Amino acid sequence: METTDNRGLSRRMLLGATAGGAAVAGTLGGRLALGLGGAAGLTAATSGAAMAATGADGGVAPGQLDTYYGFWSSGQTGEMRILGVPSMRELMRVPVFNRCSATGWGQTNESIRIHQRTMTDKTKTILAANGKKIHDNGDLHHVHMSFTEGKYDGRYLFMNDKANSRIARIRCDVMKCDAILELPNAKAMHGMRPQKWPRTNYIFANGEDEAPLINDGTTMDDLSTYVNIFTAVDADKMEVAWQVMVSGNLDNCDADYEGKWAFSTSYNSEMGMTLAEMTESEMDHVVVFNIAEIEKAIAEGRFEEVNGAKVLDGRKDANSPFTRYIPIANNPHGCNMAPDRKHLCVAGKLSPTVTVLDVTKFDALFTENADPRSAVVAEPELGLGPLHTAFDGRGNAYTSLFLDSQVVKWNIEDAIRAHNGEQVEPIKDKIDVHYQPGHLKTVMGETLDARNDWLVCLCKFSKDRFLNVGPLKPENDQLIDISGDKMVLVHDGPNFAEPHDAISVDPAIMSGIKSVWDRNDPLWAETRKQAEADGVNIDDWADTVIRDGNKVRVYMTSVAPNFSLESFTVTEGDEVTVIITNMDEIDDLTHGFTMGNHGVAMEVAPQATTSVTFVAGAPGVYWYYCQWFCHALHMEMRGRMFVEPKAA
Ligand code: K7E
Ligand code: CUA
Ligand code: CA
Repeated sequence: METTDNRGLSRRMLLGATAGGAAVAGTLGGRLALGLGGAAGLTAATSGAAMAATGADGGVAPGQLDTYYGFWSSGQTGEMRILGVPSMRELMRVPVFNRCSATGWGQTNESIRIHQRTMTDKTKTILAANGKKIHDNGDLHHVHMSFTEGKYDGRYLFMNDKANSRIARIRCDVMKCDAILELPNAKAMHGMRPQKWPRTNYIFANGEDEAPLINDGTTMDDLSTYVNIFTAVDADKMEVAWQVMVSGNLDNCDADYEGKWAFSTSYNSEMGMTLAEMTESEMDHVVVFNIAEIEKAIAEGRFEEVNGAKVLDGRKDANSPFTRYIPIANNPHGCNMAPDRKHLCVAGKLSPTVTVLDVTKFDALFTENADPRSAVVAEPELGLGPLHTAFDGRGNAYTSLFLDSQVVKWNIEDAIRAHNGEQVEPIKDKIDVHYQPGHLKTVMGETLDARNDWLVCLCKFSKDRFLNVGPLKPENDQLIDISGDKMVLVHDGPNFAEPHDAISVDPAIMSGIKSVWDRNDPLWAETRKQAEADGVNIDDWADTVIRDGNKVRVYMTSVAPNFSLESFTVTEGDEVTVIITNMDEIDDLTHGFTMGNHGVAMEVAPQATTSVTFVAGAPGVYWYYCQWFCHALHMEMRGRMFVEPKAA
């Protein structure tokens, strides 16, 4: 293919010429700024983590690549973000539950099909009243990667939407969402984790809000009909595998390294509807789910089918073989399995403790007259408001203290020894963070590959840390060097609403990531079928307009800096579908399509096919243009839509 792009070439040359020099300058600059001696500077420059202590950029100079990928949630923004660690530079945003103006996500036919594939009839009714086709908001709390044998495998990222009770999946090869599943029965998907062993067959998802199981308006305030639901999603098919009814609500969950258990925290064992009721009891609980018993019951048909899902009864008074309830001090939150394969850490939130459970003792919980607290092996008092725990590969845990605005580093084995009466202090270090931290994550710390270099701490408040931008402030993602005995804060990262959680991943795991689409990608298979039916070859130069009643399909090709059609003609009120294939094969050569005054815009990346449907407006001339900067003649990459008046 002929290269018409000159921007890519010059940028590559620029990068090649400056990368080496910038790296040297960055290291020197960092060393000078801190006034370090020559010897100290040299040591710092040779060690990745230690080097960061010499600069707020995590030691990554312009033109250098980061050591790790960071995958960030974005809370109520609804997208996933990719950051570089340790630079904390934002590299990309991947729209999922949101509507994205830049990419057309939530507007292109390809993305609407993904949104609508699993929408329940009930949701469609709600949407019809709004006149909308999709939910275009979401509350994305947790991002996790698929596992094979306890380690990230680079296939998929999974995420939850608390707002609309959904789970979504992103393909790691192209970093686009390829499935969204709205869960029946369950309400407000909050905690979400992939199965770690033997591989991610299931995504475990917690319903946070209680509601009547048959939620059709026949019962409203009769709390005896309320249940909460734990869901296992088939991660390959993105369909509900099974659901378990539980007592109390569900907050956060995780899974073990043997494939035997999943577990969830509950802050509302009281089944209270008001704050006073939800904090009434002294103890709430962790629910332990017995995967083998659940699978057996499903295989034997011992389930009730509700709204298309196979539902089991795992409520407390059902004394079921599927669940056990471990009492935990009131209103626990975080639920984190340590990479030692053995210890589950449950953060106390209202209690200053983290409860350490030995998952190898869970079998005993299912025997008769078992002490429900028999798996508790430690309960260190760490500080006020413990929310989540992260792990390094050396047996240490790092817990965020929301109320104290601190991170506390402690040692799991020492906490167990102290619990057994030995005179040993489990707490190793504390560091102030700014302010009110929620999740915190080490690199690959939720896998058997936990690293010992960086800790990312996501603070909910930034208060005085940045220039005042008005009453709405950014959050603050902080980077902490954990390579030494003492934690060292090296970076403040303002961030927009509201990254709850993040994971960091070694680029070696991400080797399947592409720069250019495959022409035959399944994402536009439906669009391709339509083109075939229309007799248009979208793999070749396409400049065809098909009229089908009041439906018009406009096939175009883009090659910088041209659309294959400089104009096309439709009639007022026509339903127009524009289908564009980007024939450019060059890395980074994305085009776009914006139709003026029609609320229409989309991305068309190299070798991709994207389509969008809209209703042609009032008669007149409308310009369309390419809205992703692609060429020196990018501004000239445009054309006209002639909208003719309807015949009288
Ligand atoms: Cu603690 Cu939704 Cu993970 Cu936020 S949850 S912090
Ligand atoms: Cu094509 Cu800008
Ligand atoms: Ca409670």
